[in-house]
Amino acid sequence: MGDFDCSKIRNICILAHVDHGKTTLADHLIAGSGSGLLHPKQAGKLRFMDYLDEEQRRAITMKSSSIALHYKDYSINLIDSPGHMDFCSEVSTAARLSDGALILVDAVEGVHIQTHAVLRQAWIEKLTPCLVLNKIDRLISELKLSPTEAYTRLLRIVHEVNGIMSAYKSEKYLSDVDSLLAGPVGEVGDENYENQEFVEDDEEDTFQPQKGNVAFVCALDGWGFGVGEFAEFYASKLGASTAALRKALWGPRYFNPKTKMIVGKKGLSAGSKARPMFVQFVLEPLWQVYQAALEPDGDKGVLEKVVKSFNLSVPARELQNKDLKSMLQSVLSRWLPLSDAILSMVVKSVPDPVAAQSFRISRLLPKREVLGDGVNFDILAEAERVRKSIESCDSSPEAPCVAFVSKMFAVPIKMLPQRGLHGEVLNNYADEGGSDDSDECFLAFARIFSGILCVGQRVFVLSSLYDPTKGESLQKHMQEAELQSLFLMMGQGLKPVVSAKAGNVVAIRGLGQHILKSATLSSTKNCWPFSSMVFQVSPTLRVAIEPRDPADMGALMKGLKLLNRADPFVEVTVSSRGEHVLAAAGEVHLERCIKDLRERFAKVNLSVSPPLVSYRETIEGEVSNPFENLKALFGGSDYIEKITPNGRCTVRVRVSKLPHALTKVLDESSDILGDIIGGKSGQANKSMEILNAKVVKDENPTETLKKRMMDAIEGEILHQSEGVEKDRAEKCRSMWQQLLKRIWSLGPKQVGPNILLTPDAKENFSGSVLIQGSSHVSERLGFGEVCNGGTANEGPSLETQALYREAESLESSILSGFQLATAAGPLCDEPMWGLAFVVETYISPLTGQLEESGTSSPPPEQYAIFTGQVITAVKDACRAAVLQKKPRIVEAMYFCELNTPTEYLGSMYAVLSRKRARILKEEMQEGSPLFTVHAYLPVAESFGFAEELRKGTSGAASVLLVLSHWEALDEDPFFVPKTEEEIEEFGDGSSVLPNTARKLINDVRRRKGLPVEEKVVQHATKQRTLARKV
Ligand SMILES: Nc1nc2c(ncn2[C@@H]2O[C@H](COP(=O)(O)OP(=O)(O)OP(=O)(O)O)[C@@H](O)[C@H]2O)c(=O)[nH]1
Ligand SMILES: [Mg+2]
Repeated sequence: MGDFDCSKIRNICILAHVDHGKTTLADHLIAGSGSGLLHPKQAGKLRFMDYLDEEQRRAITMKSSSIALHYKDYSINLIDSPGHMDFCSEVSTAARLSDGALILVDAVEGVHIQTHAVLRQAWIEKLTPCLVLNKIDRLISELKLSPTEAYTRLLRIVHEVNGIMSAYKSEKYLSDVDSLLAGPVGEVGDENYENQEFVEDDEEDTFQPQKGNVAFVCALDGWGFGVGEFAEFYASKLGASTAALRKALWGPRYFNPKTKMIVGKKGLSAGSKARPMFVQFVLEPLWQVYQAALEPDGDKGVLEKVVKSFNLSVPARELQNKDLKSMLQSVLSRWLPLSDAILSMVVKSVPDPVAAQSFRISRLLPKREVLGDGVNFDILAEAERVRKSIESCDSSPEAPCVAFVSKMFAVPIKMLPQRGLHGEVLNNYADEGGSDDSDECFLAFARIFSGILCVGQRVFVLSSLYDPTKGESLQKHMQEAELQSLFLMMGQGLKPVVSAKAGNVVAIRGLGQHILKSATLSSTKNCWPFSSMVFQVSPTLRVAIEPRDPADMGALMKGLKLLNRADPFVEVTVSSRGEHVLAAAGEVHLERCIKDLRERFAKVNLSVSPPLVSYRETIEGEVSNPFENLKALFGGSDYIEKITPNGRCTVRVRVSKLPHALTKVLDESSDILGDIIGGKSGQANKSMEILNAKVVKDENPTETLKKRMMDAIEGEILHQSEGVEKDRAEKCRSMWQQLLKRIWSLGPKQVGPNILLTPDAKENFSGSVLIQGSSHVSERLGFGEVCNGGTANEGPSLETQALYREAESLESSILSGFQLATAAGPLCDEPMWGLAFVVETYISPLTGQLEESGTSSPPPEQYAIFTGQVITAVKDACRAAVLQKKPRIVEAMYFCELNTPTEYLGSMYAVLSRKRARILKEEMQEGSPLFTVHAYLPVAESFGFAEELRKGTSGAASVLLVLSHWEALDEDPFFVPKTEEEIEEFGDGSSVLPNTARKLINDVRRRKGLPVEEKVVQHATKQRTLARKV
């Protein structure tokens, strides 16, 4: 393998929505490469890359896997990825190792939610994408479209995909769900679609058939083409140049048979029946072949004509085949061989590793400028040299070796090749899984970015927190390891090699104990780690796991450790109550994890708890009057007051709800906020927060974030000031300007969606001092700061000065109180969400004996007690303030996309309503019997949802869930009828409908062992005695 010239290597992945045909396409590419791994007859049926039992059983791909193929004199590493949302982390790991992506779209189903997600992933990782429109056969034989209708549909899909790409290019901050709900960019009705002149090729468009990066294929039958293939064929026939034809075979170009000229729409004579050239020269012949072959009265002569004019060598036996479909398949796969169409597109459109790495480098290894004293410039210069060598994909023996491991995967030891290249015996290593009795071996899925990796070589394993300028102090982020074996991956098979050069994708053995999920490998210590991968979702489905038999605890813990290593996405933690908690991306993922744990890693019987769903707590949003809502923060009597037990501190807390959009921005930006504020960020594997070193990235994240926050607020003001006098909106705006300058902290964990504002109190208690705080976060975010008056030197007397000093020292206690309160709200100890707090803390001078004794500050042990009291008072006051302001529970919502045949619509809606889902959109898919329904579904109700749906619709409906957003439940958890009307309606409360909010809260409280107020017997009078007298 090492002898391949870099310019002859291509690394690509196949990305698409679930079931759009990735694995089927991979089959044909494998069969077409002539490696003998797969017979062309089996291609599309075997699903070679789905080698796990569970994958074959469910017929979906669950992990990304790679295969090395040959095409002409090129070496192509192909990575097949899963399309199911639960495994989208595997898409990230595949994209990181590739330079190009084949984006598949089912021509019948069109763009779906995961299509958005994979386009985004390709964009983030700076991959060069190619579009593959799959299942063209379904347009002909299933939807029975005419060639012109099919063309309109294809045009529309290409346009839609280009619209999504251009939104990413212009850096719109839409989540995948938002962009899907926003609909295709510039959507127009189908009927007039083809008449639009704007579909005239736009130079900006990413995907353009005439440029050769779009292919039209049928993966099932193994045929496909780009317009280039047809351009070449027609060039001689029509007497035009291939280049001119290639341009003309897409878009509104027509052929005038009289003048033999290619003309635009305007060049057509009125009333002309001309079809676009793509329809006339590409689709119509294809349709004819299909009709000739499959329709009973079809003209079989057409097939012979095709065989003749294209000089195809189809054995007569196959042409006589009674099975019309396979006869058609043998003609088409010879006429338009799929693997040629795709692989020639890949070779032409996807850059080789040298070209790709030169522009992917800014994503892989963002430039860092280290400012600070005592930095060793030799180290920096060396790190820069390493970066340069990655940028140029230097594969010379002198170049430093750098590779990136995007995931670890487990292979049963018996599956490993027993002998090396020269017949030497392999596998004489002790197992690296941690203990000797394990029969799993861990391999690293890696790409070499510079230099040559050899078996037996020692490398440094750098975690994403490693900083070469920190020298020995960061030893824990760096380890040394020996590469025991290198393999080329052939799907499930592994081919041992002695060495591999930059630009290749390989599996490495020997790193099992050194890498948990991902890492950078380097031959020198002076190398920055690669940037972390972006995962589209986080593991949200959490369950507690314990062994059936307590004696198996040890085996379970070992199993969990192995699982955590083998699955790039699963999270294993121990809760505060000592449970082992497993977090997975969704039900299918969880099911596989449990199965793996039970059968492979732990091999014990397990009991799995119902899902532990997370909630948030907030207050009722006073949307009707945002002005009053804001005003509450500036003063008034609407506050909760608490006094510390020693009587020295009075804490007043005001709370108010933040605009929804602002909460969302804060929630989504916790990583970047962590970087900016310098606090701890939510994720442990962040590479950016390196203290004292200023990390300069391509864009300015602070400015971007600031702008997003301002936009969110402005949007809210505009939205709410409709129909309100202008000066109201103006007042709101100026209030916000002041508030943004007063951000003291965010919570919980310093980066959450709740804001602590510095107090702005005018009044003063006699002799007491207000603890001011500092608008530290505002400053960092660039909102400026307000000067909050004089502090320490204002008071004339020594005592007052001491008091000011004490006030300052208590600031951190207020922050802690705020952090604790926002981490656990009053309803059920779940984090708070979208709230702004103002905490006014007044500290009064010491009185009594201390003063008499002459000291102005309390002794240290008392001081510690005092800070504790302040923390508790602030925390309690914050929680009480929330309780007083109509608290609401906030649920996580899934966006769900359902596809179902019309006859099952009724039962699908029944399931949806039982599960408290909210329908957003329902749409008939034109030309097919399928309905697409979009809805929001509470995460709490999602468990068993797919199963129930499957039962309700006899398996005909399919569903995909994506975590979408947090949503407050309108219902008051403490509702009891109070007003006359309410009492009239609900009576004394016995006929109140079940309170969902209350039920959710009680469930969580019960799980957490918190007291639950509940009547065990609701209506004693209604109880039945089951005993009957006879
Ligand atoms: N009619 C038709 N069916 C196809 C075509 N390509 C794939 N299919 C079918 O679509 C289904 C899904 O194919 P897969 O290749 O497993 O899809 P996938 O994208 O790998 O799915 P995941 O890996 O689970 O995301 C299978 O039943 C295929 O037979 C095609 O060109 N035409
Ligand atoms: Mg697949």
